[in-house]
Amino acid sequence: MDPYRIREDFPILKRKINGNPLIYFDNAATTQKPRQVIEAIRDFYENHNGNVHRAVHTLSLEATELYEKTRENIARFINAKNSAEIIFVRGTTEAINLVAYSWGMSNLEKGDEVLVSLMEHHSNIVPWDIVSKIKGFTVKYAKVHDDGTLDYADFESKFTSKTKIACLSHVSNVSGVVNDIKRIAKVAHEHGALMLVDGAQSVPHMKVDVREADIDFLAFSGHKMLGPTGIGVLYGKKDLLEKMNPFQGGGEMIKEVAFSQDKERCYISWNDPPWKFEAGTPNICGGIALNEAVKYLEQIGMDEVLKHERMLTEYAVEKMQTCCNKVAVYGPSELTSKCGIIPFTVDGLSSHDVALFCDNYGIMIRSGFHCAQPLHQVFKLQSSARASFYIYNTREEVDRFIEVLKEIEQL
Ligand code: C6P
Repeated sequence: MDPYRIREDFPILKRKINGNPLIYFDNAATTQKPRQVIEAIRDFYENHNGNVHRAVHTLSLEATELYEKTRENIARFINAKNSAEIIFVRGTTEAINLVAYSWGMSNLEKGDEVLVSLMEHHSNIVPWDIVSKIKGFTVKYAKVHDDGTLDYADFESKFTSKTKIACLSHVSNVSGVVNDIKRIAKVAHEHGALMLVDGAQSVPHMKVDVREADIDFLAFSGHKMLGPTGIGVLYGKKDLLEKMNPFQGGGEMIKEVAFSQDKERCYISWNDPPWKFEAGTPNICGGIALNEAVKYLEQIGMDEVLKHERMLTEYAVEKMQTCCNKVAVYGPSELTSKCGIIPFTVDGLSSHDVALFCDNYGIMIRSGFHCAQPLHQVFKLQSSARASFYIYNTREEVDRFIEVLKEIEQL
């Protein structure tokens, strides 16, 4: 893949920030959008805007066809068996909340256990904590080694006959560590538990095959994979989705709402998945534009995406460690088990100072605790700076970043 060719498709990369060419290294937060995605949004509102599944007129039918085609393509993208297993949500956060409420409220009781890891984004901790306070089950936390890798022995030893679901991020948004979800899914199933994977940082960067890994739920966000904000996906195995109650009530998620003769009772039957979980008018345009994002990634090939990011990560980490004196890089030294995410600190400076200084030079990085405080506790840090790469980043940009880091060290 040629990042220089790819850059031509991203209008925003022509911008200058503070007089410098934009270097966008905050891709784990959200990615930039190619012309094809921007064009799909314009085309939808200029030519096809109508509500989905609700009318027989041409615009509604066109919108429905485009929207449902996205569902089919996404099913193929993650190798789901059936497009009914693809539920459109706002993003990873809503997808996990959907499972915690919809599945958790009717399947978890006092005495049951939910297993999560300490490297999770808050989105995969907080919903389970909230629902546990309502239902009385226990949430157990699996340990992470000092270098940010998962303690598999601890995770696996925490499964008991009471474990009902294991929840794990495929890739950490802080360290970029890639977890072996297939291995954990196997152990979960041996204990009769389900496996939920937070794919927010993996689906945009590598091939994720839900059937090969045999996972029960997968959550991911469109905006982290070239798509618009406000659209994401929950994948769930069909037999599970069929048994689950809806998450929200409203239009589209019902088959029938009927009153008894005396108008005293209301009878409601649910629609089939996926629509059972899509109450109200969805983000139609977002879904359709996400289809373009998926097509764009598929054209490059997910293996190429990962290879490019790993190349940049190895190049950047090596330079940060050899050319800088006050920079500390966190995460495992074994870079082949990582995605394109580099957490670091500069001795004597807060992460926000580092990020602001980079911004002066047109370099966008993230600072703070990245909604993953437990992992920062493992690293014994209040916060960290984070550079994260994607398909349009180049070695020259990394070189410029290193020059700026060296200037920061002089502060
Ligand atoms: N991480 C980051 O800068 P939403 O906001 O719903 O699209 O995604 C939430 C989420 C869940 N899991 C993981 C592993 C994530 O990385 C994120 C989002 C961003 O790291 C914003 S905090």
